[in-house]
Amino acid sequence: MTKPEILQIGPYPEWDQVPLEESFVVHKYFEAPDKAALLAEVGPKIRAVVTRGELGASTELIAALPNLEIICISGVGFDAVDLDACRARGIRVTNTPGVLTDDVADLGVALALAQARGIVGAEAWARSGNWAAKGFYPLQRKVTGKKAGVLGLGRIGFEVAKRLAGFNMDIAYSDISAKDYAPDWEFIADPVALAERSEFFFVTLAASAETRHIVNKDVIEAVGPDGVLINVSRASNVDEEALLDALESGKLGSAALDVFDNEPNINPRFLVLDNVLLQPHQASGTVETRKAMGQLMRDNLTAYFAGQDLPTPVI
Ligand code: 8YV
Repeated sequence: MTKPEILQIGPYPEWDQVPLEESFVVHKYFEAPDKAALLAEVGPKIRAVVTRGELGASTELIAALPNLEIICISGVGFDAVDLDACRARGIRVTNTPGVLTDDVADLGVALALAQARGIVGAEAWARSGNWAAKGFYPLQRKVTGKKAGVLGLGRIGFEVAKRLAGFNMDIAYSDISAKDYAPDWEFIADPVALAERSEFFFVTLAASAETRHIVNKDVIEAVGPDGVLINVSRASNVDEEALLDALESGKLGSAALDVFDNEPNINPRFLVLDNVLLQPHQASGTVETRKAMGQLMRDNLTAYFAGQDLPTPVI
């Protein structure tokens, strides 16, 4: 049987690359020096695209693949895939929900703890000799028992809130509607009202055109000069210019961010701020989880070409 031809948008670890190449003819878009030339040459042969959450597949790319049948994402987010273009052509899309939830929630909580307790700065204090020369590190802020707001109580937000409950936090959340699986936590529909009562404000909602900049200047300033804003979702959910302004002016106490506009090229304004903790989009970045994500992505791809039901379809 001839192997189907597929287009790979970004690099994968060996544990995905090897099995992909066993079953498919893989064209590596990310390695092509001239992407237009690659598309002109192989575009009509491509039946599937494999990609990652943050890379997705653009409208232009989808248009350049006239025989595309399926896009399989290694990642839960599908905001970087033009779903309307896919729907219009009957192209299936799959993602990898569930398998990364714990890791993303773990990192979100770790970032909150790190910011509140000044873990990064304190480490530098100990390592640099400041402890011996100047004494104890400046006192930081308590976590246990504080008020937390979770914007988006989907799979990841729910796991964040469960972890925060272990810190006896007073938890509220915002979502499209109140969730019957969260009877112990207060539902506050308005993100500004949620932010006003939050000392720790977690952004965990799936991104879409509708949620763009849902965390706007008003929400950011409502978190306030003593508050911490943590984003482990997508940069587009937060107005990054407003966030930078608030961090610079002190209208927001601090932030911890795993995602950025124009990532991996972080706005240089972040780099000189000492009230923001920067992470290189690594919330799902453990060996265990990346293996599970890769497996689920390949399970979807394999199921499609075997004519079976897709394990985790988006559309
Ligand atoms: C990336 C993500 O997919 O799940 C998502 O939507 O953004 C991440 O998990 C991951 O970094 C692999 O590229």
